[in-house]
Amino acid sequence: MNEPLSEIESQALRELAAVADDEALEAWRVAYLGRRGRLTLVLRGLAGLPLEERRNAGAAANRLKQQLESALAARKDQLAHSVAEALAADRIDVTLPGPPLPAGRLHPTTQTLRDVLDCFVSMGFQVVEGPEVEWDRYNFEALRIPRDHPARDMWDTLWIDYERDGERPMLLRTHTSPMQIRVMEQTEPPIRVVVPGRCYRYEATDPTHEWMMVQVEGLVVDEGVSLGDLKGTLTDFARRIFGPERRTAFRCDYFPFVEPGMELRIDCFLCGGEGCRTCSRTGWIEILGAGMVHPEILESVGYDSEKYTGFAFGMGIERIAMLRHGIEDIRLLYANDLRFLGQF
Ligand code: 2NL
Repeated sequence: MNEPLSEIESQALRELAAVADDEALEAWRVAYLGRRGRLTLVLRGLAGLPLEERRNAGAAANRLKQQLESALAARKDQLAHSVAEALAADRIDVTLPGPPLPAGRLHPTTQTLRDVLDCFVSMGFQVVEGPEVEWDRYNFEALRIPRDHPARDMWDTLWIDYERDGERPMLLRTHTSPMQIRVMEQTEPPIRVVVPGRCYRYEATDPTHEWMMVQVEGLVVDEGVSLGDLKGTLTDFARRIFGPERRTAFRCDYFPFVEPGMELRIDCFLCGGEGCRTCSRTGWIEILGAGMVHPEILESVGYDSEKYTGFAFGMGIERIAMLRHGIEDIRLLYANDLRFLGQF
């Protein structure tokens, strides 16, 4: 007999324990139990032994063969198991919902714009939008602001780089009034419209001025429209946006396109009229400009100003949003800082 069985046994079991994959397992099988394997050679060598010895050694060798075969089967099982476990640990459930995306929100200017429009829509106004690039004629001339009028100083304008007959007739609108002129040109009274949109002015920015702002203008034209209608409509608007307990006051102001012109103020909701920073110690906060549409404008769009009268108003939405939320610098609204925007 060439090799002691005990040596084969201990070596085989030690090596089998170290086997880590199917390939190594097959190599192990060939090395011990294959046709030229170590145990196989022992079994073959038995043939040359005397009978008595052969019976004893044969029984022991066969026991070892069975032991190695079942150890092989067990190890094979174990390996298959650990592969299955590794796969299970690595498994992806493709039906699980993904990680939640952070929800966005509407910009504070948009939120306030929608509230303002909702208010007027509920009173029967239509919402109309118009071009941001306008003609000089609609933005200024039709509104009684001729080229040499000092009122043009109020709108330092961004002109479009386009010349015609030595003039620059196109601009970025400075207010949404031009669209109201277009509406009047195209429709007969009664008219009840609000016109929201971006407007542009060539000016330095500071806490209360931006070079772009969202304006809402409103226009009502019909037979018998009076200053009382203006006051009732805008007082209701102010209370719906700033609270039903608000007191309102109209005061003279000048706009070339209205006569008379006025501003609407609400009592300061921060100090209750005592006087604070927000109301510049006056107890009152200006929220919009308004007036009765100038008869020359009605005539110029082809309306009979003896028959029809109207009122109009305009407001900056950023200013309304700033007052509602206590925002102290208009530039914060368009600085794209999520730490600021995430608060609304
Ligand atoms: C403002 C003040 C105002 C108007 C706008 C208007 C438009 C037409 C005719 C007459 Cl087509 N008036 N708009 C009137 C008074 C004031 O806006 O923008 N304050 C921030």
